[in-house]
Amino acid sequence: MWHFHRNILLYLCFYVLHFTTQNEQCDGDSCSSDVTTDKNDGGWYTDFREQVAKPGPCNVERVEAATLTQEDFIKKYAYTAPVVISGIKYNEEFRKMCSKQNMLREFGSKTIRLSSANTYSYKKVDVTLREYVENILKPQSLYTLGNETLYWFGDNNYTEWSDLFEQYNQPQWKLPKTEGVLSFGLAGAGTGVPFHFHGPGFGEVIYGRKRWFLTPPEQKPSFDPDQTTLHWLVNNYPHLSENEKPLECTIGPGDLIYFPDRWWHGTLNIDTSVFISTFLGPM
Ligand SMILES: *[C@@H]1O[C@H](CO)[C@@H](O)[C@H](O)[C@H]1NC(C)=O
Ligand SMILES: *[C@@H]1O[C@H](CO)[C@@H](O)[C@H](O)[C@H]1NC(C)=O
Ligand SMILES: O=C(O)CCC(=O)C(=O)O
Repeated sequence: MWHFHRNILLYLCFYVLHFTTQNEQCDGDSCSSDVTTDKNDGGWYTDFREQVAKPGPCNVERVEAATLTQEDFIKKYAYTAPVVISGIKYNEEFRKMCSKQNMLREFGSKTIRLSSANTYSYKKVDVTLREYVENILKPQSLYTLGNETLYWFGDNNYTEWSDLFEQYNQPQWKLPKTEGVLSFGLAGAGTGVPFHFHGPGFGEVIYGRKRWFLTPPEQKPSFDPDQTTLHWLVNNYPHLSENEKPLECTIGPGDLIYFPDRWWHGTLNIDTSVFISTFLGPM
């Protein structure tokens, strides 16, 4: 009898914890707790106890894909401000290919190149996708250094993975005189890439949720390049003054974020996430 009650009690505790976790850090209409992936995680399940970081508010401008014209994209965002474009509907086939079952079946024995998750990622390690998924892809621990965390993002072999890359439809909004180069990734809850900058580009979430932090080129955020984004979130973020705070948004499947040239950005995966960036470089 006690066991029965204890289990019910435990279940309730976890339910309440889950519920509050999901709803924290939402202020007003910029709440992002509605971005959940519980039902459509492609098999990349994340237990809520493994969600070491929470989603945050969204103060990046948000627009519906169907209402954003190319002209408005150029006028309002391309050279001046990040934007989150929601309701991307043309990558459903790609999403299916990125399910855990399909990825392991089609690509499990292929080699992927992992990078250390620090700002100037220099350490590279080659493993099979299966080895990565089964032994390395784990929730981030707060005390592991960024330079000692392995992250799969980019360094993709487009020849070996052509079936996958050919299926991805790049964002329909274009920046004149640039073309997109793809970087595909898969990473555990709480992992991310600390602040860095480069040319303009887009990041799309396929599965999971990803929290993005951004600051303009002239506002270099204060961070330790060897620490993880999670470490920064816990230790630095709470002490930032209003004008030091970065813009941020937690995005989920079907959301696409655009970052202009040289904007600082750092990322944090809330769940096990599959994602792809389109880097815009000179043609
Ligand atoms: C990671 O960086 C720390 C200093 O921030 C250093 O002590 C440590 O040796 C580095 N680890 C690796 C694997 O480079
Ligand atoms: C990509 O994979 C192919 C086929 O396995 C291989 O021949 C080629 O060297 C790889 N390219 C790179 C850049 O690693
Ligand atoms: O998606 C990520 O975690 C990293 C993305 C990123 O840093 C980029 O697209 O430049």
